[in-house]
Amino acid sequence: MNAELQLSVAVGSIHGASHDWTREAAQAVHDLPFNDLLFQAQTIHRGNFDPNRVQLSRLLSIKTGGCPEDCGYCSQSSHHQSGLKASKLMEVQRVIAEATKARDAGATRYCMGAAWRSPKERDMDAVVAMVEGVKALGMETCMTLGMLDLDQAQRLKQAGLDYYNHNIDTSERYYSEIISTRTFADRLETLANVRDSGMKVCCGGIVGMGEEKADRIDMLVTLANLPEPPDSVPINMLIPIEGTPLGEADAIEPIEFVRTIALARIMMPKSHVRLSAGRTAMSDEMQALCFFAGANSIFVGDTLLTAENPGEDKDSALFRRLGIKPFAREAL
Ligand code: SAM
Ligand code: DTB
Ligand code: SF4
Repeated sequence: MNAELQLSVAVGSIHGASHDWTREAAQAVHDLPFNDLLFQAQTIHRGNFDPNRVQLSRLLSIKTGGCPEDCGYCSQSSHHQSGLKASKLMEVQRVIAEATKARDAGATRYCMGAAWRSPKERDMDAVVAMVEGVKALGMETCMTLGMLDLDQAQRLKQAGLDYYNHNIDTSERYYSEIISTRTFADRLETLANVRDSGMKVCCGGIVGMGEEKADRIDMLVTLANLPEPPDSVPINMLIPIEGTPLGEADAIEPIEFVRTIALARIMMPKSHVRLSAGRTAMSDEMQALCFFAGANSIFVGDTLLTAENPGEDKDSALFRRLGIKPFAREAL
C-alpha cells in the first residue's frame, strides 16, 4: 500500500484499523510537512476519542532495583551503578493503601511495576493478592513484571488483571544495542502470552536512546502490525540516569518527539497513546503539542517508578490552561 492510500485507510479507520503498515508508508506519513502531519493526527484522534480528555494512570514500584537484566536506560539494573537502593517486594496492604490514595486523587488505572526478569513462583500469591485488592477499589489494574509464560499470564488474568505492560522499547535492529540479556523475540513471546490469556496489552517504547528515525518508525510498525494493536501505547522519552550506559545520551529534538506521537496516533487510531516518562524535561508547549498530536494518557503523581514526574499541582494547572479534563471513572 502506498503512503497516500495508507493514510486514507488510517483516516477511514474511524471504522476499523489497518494492520499492514509498511515501513515506507509509515515513513512517508512521518515525513509529511509538520502541519499536515498534525492535522491528520488530530483528525484521526477526534474520530475516535473526545479530544479534550486524557486518561490518568498512576505507577507504583512494588519491587525496586537489583534487576538481573542489563537494559541500558534503567536505574534498576544491577549491571549499572545508579546508586539506587534495592528493596524487597512490597507488602500487599501497603500497595492497596497507596492505590487508594491514587484513586482519591483521580487516577483510573493503577500500574504496579517490579524490577524482575520474570516473576518467581514464590511471588505469585502476593502479586495476585495485589491485583485483587486494587481491583476491589474500582480501578483498572495494570502490572509490569518482566517476561511471563502462558500459565502466569492466565493466573494474572484470572485474578482480575486488566492490562499487562511489556514494552518492545525500540526497533528490532537497535534492540541488542540497548539490552543483551534478552531478545526482541522474547518480548514478542510474552506479548503473545498476554494476548492469549485475554488481558489487554500495554506496549510501547522509549525514544531518545541514540536511535535513528528509522528505528522509531520500525518500532511503531511492529506495534501497529501486532495481531491486535496494543490497547495502550506508552511513548517514553528517555530520562537519562547517571551511572547507566545512556546517562549521557543527547535529548531527542522536541519536534521529532511530537512526530513520533503523531505517527503512533495515525497508525494505531483506537489505542490510548500515553505521553509517559520524561515529562519533567518537557515544556508545557511541548506537552500541549503532544496532546494535539493525539496523546491521550499520562502518568500522574510525583514519581514514576524511580524517577521524577511532574506533580499533581503542575499537571492540574496545565490541564486547566489547555481545557483538558481527566477521563471520568464512570466512563471506564
Ligand atoms: N522489569 C519490567 C520490564 O522491563 O518489562 C518492568 C519495569 S520497566 C522499568 C518498564 C519500562 O519503563 C521499560 O520497558 C522502559 O520502556 C521504561 N523505562 C525504564 N527506564 C526508563 C528511563 N530511564 N527513561 C524512560 N523510560 C524508561
Ligand atoms: C512505561 O512504558 N513507562 C513506565 C511504565 N511503562 C512502567 C515506566 C517509566 C519508568 C521511568 C524511569 C523510572 O521511573 O525509573
Ligand atoms: Fe529490569 Fe525492567 Fe529495568 Fe530492564 S527495564 S533493568 S527488566 S527493571
